[in-house]
Amino acid sequence: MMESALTARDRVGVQDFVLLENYTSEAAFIENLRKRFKENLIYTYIGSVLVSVNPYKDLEIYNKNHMERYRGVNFYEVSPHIYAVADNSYRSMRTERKDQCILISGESGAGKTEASKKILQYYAITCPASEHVQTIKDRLLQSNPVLEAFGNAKTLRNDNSSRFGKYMDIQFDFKGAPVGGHIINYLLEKSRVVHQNHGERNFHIFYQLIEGGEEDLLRRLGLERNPQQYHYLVKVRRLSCDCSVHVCVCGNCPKVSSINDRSDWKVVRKALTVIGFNDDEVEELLNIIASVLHLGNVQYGGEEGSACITSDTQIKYLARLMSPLNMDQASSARDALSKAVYGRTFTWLVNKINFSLANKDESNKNYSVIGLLDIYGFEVFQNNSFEQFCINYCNEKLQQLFIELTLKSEQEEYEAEGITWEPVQYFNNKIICDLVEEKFKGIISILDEECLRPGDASDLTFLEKLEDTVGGHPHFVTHKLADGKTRKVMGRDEFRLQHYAGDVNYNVNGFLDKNNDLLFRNLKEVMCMSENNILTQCFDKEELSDKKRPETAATQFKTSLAKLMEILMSKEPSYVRCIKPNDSKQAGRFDEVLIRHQVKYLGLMENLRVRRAGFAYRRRYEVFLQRYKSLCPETWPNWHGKLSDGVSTLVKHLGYKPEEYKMGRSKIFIRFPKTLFATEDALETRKHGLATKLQAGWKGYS
Ligand code: AOV
Ligand code: MG
Repeated sequence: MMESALTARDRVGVQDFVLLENYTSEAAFIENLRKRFKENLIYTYIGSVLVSVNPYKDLEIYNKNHMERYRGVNFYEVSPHIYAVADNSYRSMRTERKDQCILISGESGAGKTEASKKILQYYAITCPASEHVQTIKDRLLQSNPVLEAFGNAKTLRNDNSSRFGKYMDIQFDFKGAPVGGHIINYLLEKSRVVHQNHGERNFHIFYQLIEGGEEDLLRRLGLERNPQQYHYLVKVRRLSCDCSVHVCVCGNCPKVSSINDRSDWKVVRKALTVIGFNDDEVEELLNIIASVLHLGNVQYGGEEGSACITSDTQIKYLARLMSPLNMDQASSARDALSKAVYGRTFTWLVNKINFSLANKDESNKNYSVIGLLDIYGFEVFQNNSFEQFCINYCNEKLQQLFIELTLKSEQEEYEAEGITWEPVQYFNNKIICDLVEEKFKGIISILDEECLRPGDASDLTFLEKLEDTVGGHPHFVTHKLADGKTRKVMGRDEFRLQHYAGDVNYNVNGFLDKNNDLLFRNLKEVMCMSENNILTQCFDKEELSDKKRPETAATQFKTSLAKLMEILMSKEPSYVRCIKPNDSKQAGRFDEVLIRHQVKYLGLMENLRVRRAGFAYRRRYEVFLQRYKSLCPETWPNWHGKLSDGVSTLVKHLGYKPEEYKMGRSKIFIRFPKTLFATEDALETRKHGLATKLQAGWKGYS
């Protein structure tokens, strides 16, 4: 018996890193991950944090039977799973009446979006439902394919990469049934609409429509069933110098083996109906998508550098608007319009989904929520621009929250409560967050300043300002060396940030324009006059009379992230830390170097050390006493003395051993989960006993 248990452990490793004998060794940590990965055991805990390694293949662990296995079961009784995290949050929400959030992090392609979908499916299938609730469940589920169609795209890192950040609240009524939802979206990478790097694609919806759209629909939209026809999908674009040498082929990747645009189209089309779009609305929405493609095909020709539109399309009005511009200006005005139209339509879509998910039952506003955060993961490409800067900044913020809530607060709490404690050293990435977001001297402030400065401000003067202001920062690097020499490996138009997850070189070209995100006023006017109902909602006439300069893209993003952090801080968090096993999207390949790097920057070793030395559970004395006082005759029905004495009496009665817990200033700290589970079981038994007694009594009475 002993031997076979040992062999099993040898083969599949331990399901919680806390159980590793050599828990301070990184090699042992990686070895445990590897053993489990080989056996398709992709999930492992560090205490209550779930570590997940992307298997890059479908595993038979997500069916209904599996869901049932995790319902109402304590963490340690079953093998680690994303469902256990989902269920644990759900139960905490119900028993403690506290809002929860599940934070999913990891680099691009690590499996965040898949994890968040699995959690949502778990709730949709296992939570109680009535007819009305079923509609909400369906809508919650169907919001995913729609948002992914419009907000995800193939990148070099991930064939289904989220190009927007998403925070979704699922609202539950007092019976624990999902009754509504709300989504907040963060900064869509709309530059993708007009340009993609080689080997990448535009947003899925364009290809889905062209590949899957019915014949008469395409005819009405004036589209051909061939992505090669559309410059925004497969294009050969002349760069501004306009010589035949500098031609760049963008995107050029309409077909991807892992993606079936035609069948995805069917799913999206159905989902739109479930969400509550009628046929007219769908047509209006697709009209916008088609118009963007047409707009991309508008070409300019003409004499003496002035632009006139040579292609014969329905958007002739553009000729009048754009002819005073030179060729470059006209192209960028066109692209700015495409980006604005697509970006605003996306926001409109999120609002429409929110309307459909809104809890319509007026009498029932008293709900609890579980929030799901699925953002774009940290990413590094050959060429990184403003978008990567924002995405990676967002990841810094999330890592910072993780540190604040786990490593830092945990240690501070022990100190505050007077619990003896061996501090654990960790890298705090706050210094990088500050470098980006600090008032006046952070990178975003400097960028905004250059955007507002009249005169000769340019991407390069922005870089110079950066060098002057943050040049000495330990996480900021440019080609300039302190002794006046130049660093050869870096371009003169780049700056490097040493992020928590690795170094990234950002090319400053386009930073000012992207941050300003301006659209010609007359183009806005045309949009306001559109007959398309969606566009008139997206381009409000009031905006035209608003003299105030809109906030820059980076500042809006910074503000929205600050709000997000507040939302997350107000809830009880659970964490899923996703790891990408290799860079080639291959099943079964465990690239140790890559994985070790992620284990390091995610702070998993520190996490484990804090966890191992610490206590699994802590409860304020009054909460603990209130919940369990019925288990001890001396504390039931009320304890009149000091709270800590009440808790001491209670746990002694329950048979807690001295090494199992410690008494802090305001809280009891319980070292092992099993201790609390036993107490919970006792409570269940008591309740059950009472219920049986009551029932028997009632029967006897009748
Ligand atoms: P991401 O959300 O973390 O990247 P995804 O969740 O989109 O990554 O995962 C990338 C791909 O990995 C998916 O399309 C699946 O093919 C595969 N995958 C991930 N998780 C699983 C799983 N549990 N089982 C099977 N396959 C999986 V990004 O949005 O790019 O940051 O920005
Ligand atoms: Mg994603």
